[in-house]
Amino acid sequence: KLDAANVITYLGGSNIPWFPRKISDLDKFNQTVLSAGSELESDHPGFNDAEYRKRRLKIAENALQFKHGSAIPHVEYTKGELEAWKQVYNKLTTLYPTHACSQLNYVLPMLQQNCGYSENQIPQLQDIHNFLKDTTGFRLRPVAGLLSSRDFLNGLAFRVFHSTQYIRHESSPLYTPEPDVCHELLGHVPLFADPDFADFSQEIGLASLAASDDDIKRLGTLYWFTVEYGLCKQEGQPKAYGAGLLSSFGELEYCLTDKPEIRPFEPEKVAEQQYPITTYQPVYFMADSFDRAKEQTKAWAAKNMHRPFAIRYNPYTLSVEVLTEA
Ligand code: HBI
Ligand code: FE
Repeated sequence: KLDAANVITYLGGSNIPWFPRKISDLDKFNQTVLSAGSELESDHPGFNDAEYRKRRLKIAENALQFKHGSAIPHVEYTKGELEAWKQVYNKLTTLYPTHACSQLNYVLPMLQQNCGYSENQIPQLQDIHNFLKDTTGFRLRPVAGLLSSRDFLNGLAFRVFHSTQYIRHESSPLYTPEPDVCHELLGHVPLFADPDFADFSQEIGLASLAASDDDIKRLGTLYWFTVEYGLCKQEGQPKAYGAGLLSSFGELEYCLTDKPEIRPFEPEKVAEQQYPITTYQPVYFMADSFDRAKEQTKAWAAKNMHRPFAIRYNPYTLSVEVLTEA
């Protein structure tokens, strides 16, 4: 198995990790995916369901074959899958008006009109891809399962979001141990339609290119406390914008109670914060706005990321230019 993260290239005389230079380089991640849905853990709700495993493998094929520029295959979801979606969709959308940030509430009706968001169908990745491309230039790529932090963050540098296309097991619609379409399409997608959030996400991505393993860990932590579990101040009050919150009925409710601690978003502190992955978060960080979070992150990355050259994204060619020092 090719592990892109371990392929060393020599640039400017120093050893630096391989990184994608043009958007089609992301095709290489098809081979580096950490799990493609065939190897479920024994505590996964679908572990003993042979049909479910078969289904997962079939949907994973779409991602394994995908090349930049090709159409994302349409998935005909089954009755059971649609039933799971409906339960999640209906539960979460009751909480959004009071608990989610204004950006989500602004975008959701557009997703309903343009991308087939409704309790009765699971939206298709291609329709969402078209919509995001027109709003912020974000793109979707289907992915078979978890990517390494490095590969996943590197995708964001190109405004590419790797999205799974399968759904959680129907036996426990309000629980999933891994990302699925409920998490991606309800949690992540609405925010990628916001221009400031899109810029912020790409900034994390750009910082991850050619980063050391230690720096990837810090960026992964920053990603965790923002894109996954971030709160944002709106009219003086905390609201949820992180996808892990927006896709979990229980934690979305919990995060705005007085149980967790809410601290101001400061990248230098956030990047070092420890966190649990199997329980609700004891600590959240609240950003003033996505625009300010982007500026803070940019400044923090400029000071703390150790890369022997500067990088500039060229939006005309969808590629990264390496600026060598004079
Ligand atoms: N892989 N497919 C996929 N989806 C994610 O949301 C994801 C990932 N790999 C790592 C990751 N998220 C983050 O937790 C950070 O490590 C970047
Ligand atoms: Fe996520």
